[in-house]
Amino acid sequence: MLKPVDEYVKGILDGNKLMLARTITLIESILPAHQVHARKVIDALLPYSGKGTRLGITGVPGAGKSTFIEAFGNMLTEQGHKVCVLAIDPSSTRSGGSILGDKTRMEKLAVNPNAFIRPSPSAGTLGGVGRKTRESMLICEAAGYDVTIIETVGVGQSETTVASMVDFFLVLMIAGAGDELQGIKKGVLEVADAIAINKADGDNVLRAQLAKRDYESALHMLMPASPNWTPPVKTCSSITGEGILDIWGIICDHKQKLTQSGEIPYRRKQQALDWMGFLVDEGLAAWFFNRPEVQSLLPELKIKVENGVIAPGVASDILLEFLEKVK
Ligand SMILES: Nc1nc2c(ncn2[C@@H]2O[C@H](COP(=O)(O)OP(=O)(O)OP(=O)(O)O)[C@@H](O)[C@H]2O)c(=O)[nH]1
Ligand SMILES: [Mg+2]
Repeated sequence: MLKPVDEYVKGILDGNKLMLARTITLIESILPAHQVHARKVIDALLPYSGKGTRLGITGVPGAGKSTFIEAFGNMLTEQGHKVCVLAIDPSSTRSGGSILGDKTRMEKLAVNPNAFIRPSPSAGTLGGVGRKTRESMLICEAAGYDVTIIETVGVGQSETTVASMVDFFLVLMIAGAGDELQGIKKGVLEVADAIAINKADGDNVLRAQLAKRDYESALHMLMPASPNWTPPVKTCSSITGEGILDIWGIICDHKQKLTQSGEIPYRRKQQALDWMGFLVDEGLAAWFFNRPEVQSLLPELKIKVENGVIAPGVASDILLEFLEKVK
C-alpha cells in the first residue's frame, strides 16, 4: 500500500530508518506506479541532498571490503558521522556474496544506530542497479547520512558505474604472492583516487609494503585525473584498524583540495548531466522497443542478423525507419 508522498518525505527528513528502507523498496520496485511515486518523493527530497561525502569502494572478492567498511564505518560514527552503505552487485551468481556475507562481516555496523546498510538490489542490468543506488544515495543524504559508501565488487563495468556517482573512489587491494599487478585492470587504477592495500597485519606486513611500492610505480605511469591530486597508496588492516583513520584523512584532504579548486562541484554537475543523458537514452530505448511496430519486426530481424542473412546495420535501419513515420 502506497502512503502519501508527504509521509515518505517527512519520515525521511526525520531520519526514520523504516521510512528510508520503505522508500528504497519503492525505488527498487519494478511496478510503474511505484516508480512514479518514488520519483515524486525523490524530487521533493532533492534540495535536502548533496551535502555529504560520497565514497565508492571496490575490490576483488575477498579483498576485505565488508570487513573494511565495518571498521571504517564504526570509526566514522564514533567521530559523530552518520554513515550509510549501499551496494552495487551486478552479478546474480555470486557465491557467499554481499547479502549473506555482510550481515556477519558488518555485525556492529548493522546494529549501529548511526549507520544504515542496504544490501544490493537484486541483480539486473548495471544501468538499472546503478539508477536505484544513485537515487537511494540521494534520499539517504536527505535523511541526514553525511557519509555514503557505495560498495561494488571489482568485476568489469561496475566500478565505472560507481565512479560516476561518487566524489572519491577507493580501490582496496591485497598483496598476492608475486605479481602484484597481474589481473588488475588498468581501468580500475585510472579511476582510483587512492589505493588501500588491506590485510597489512601479521606475516603479511612486508608483502603489503612491497605491494604498496608496486602500485605506487604503476600509478606513476598514469596521468593523474586532476592536477591537484596524486592518488596515494596506503597500507591498512581492517582487523587491527591500523591505517583506517589515515584513509579517512586522505579522503578529507581530497575533499578540501578539490572543493577549493572547484573540481568536486564541477564533477557533481557533470555527473548530474550525464545521468540525465543516460535516463533519456534509457527512456527512448524503452519507448522504442515497446512500440508494436518494433515488436512485430524484431524477432524475425534478430534471427536474420544471427544467421548472417542481413547485416546488423541494415536491420537497425529497417527498425529505425518507423521513427520517420512518428514525425
Ligand atoms: N588478516 C586480515 N584478514 C582480513 C582483513 N580484512 C578482511 N580479512 C578477511 O578476509 C576475508 C574476506 O573478507 P570480506 O570482508 O568478506 O571480503 P569482501 O571483499 O567483502 O568479499 P566479498 O563480499 O566476497 O566480495 C575474511 O575472512 C576476513 O576476515 C584484514 O585486514 N586482515
Ligand atoms: Mg563483502
